[in-house]
Amino acid sequence: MLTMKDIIREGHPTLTKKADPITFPVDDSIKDTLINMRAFLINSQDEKTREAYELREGVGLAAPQINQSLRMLAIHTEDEKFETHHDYLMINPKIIAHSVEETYMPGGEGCLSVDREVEGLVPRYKKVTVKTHLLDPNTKDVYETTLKLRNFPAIVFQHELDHINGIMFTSRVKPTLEGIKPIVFKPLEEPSNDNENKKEASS
Ligand code: K3U
Ligand code: NI
Repeated sequence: MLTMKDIIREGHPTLTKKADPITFPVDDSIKDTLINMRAFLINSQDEKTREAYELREGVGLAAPQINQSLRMLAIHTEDEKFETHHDYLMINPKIIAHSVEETYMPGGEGCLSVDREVEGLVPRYKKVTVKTHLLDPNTKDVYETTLKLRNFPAIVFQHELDHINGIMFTSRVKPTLEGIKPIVFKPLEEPSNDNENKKEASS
């Protein structure tokens, strides 16, 4: 199981090196590493497992962050409206088209390889078209596909793609961004408390 001990931190040379393409047919050990990266994200998003293993919550992870200088990454997240699940194990991904329009995370970005709050905003394309091989974690099949990502999943993808190109988000940070609209997250619904509502109605 991957834990925070496996994640290298800023200052490590692997994080600023352009990673190597994965050769085909994809080795079983490479497939297992990608599947373990996905498991890390799933574990980090489960409150009990996160606390038990002292993980930081993450929605994306790139192989260089576990000191493997290879062009592969995992994404496991909902979109900003909590409507669509995005669960990808990408091998040799490439942006083949992107919007002119940009967007950004309103509170700035974070990174599992950066143990500090970084002030500032990172401009990202609002929409990207990605050509990639995907690994199916259940069958271990690898197939080529083209994905269209927008808003939050597109930002996560661009942050992870930067990792495999040896670019840290800290080098992209701007103090302010003019003329660009941030991602709007749908507020999480408060858990309804029917008993309380009943009490209020009867008093
Ligand atoms: O942004 C994060 C998040 C966690 C839970 C829910 C919603 C958001 C955590 S930071 C994160 O997941 C990084 C992971 C990294 F560093 F390993 F690449 C990816 C990322 C997500 C979104 C914006 C910027 C970076
Ligand atoms: Ni990161």
